[in-house]
Amino acid sequence: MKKVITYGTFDLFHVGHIRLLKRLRSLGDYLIVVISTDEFNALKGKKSFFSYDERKEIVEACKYVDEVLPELTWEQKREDIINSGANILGMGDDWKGHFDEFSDICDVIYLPRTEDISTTQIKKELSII
Ligand code: C2G
Repeated sequence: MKKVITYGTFDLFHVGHIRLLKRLRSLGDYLIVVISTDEFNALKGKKSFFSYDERKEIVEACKYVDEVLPELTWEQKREDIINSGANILGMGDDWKGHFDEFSDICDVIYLPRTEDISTTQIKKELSII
């Protein structure tokens, strides 16, 4: 079984997220999504609209996702990859190069982001209504 792992906040779940998860799932047989907790989001300087529990429930409902885990720290990726047996770590290419350090234990890939959509943009556009 080829396992893929990815990380993110996935707030206001949108087609950019779905298209990434769809592509990642197509690279293997099992997709693990590690979602930033509210506390870790604060460390990332992000405040999500939906709580971790809500974002977890939404992402778990996505047919491309097989398992959801919490992301609590920047440092947990190596342990996650080893413990899960992930063969591929995949991210959108805004992260290009940031996780190459894990190429000794898995394939590290960066996929093109979906243009013209982001959680930040959605929030901005809604704030003017
Ligand atoms: N993404 C995408 N296209 C978009 C928006 C996002 O492909 N239009 C991808 C991002 O590149 C990322 C994933 O969707 O791989 C999740 O994006 P965010 O929820 O913004 O996650 P981020 O804040 O980048 O957190 O330790 C890693 C961090 O937790 C990643």
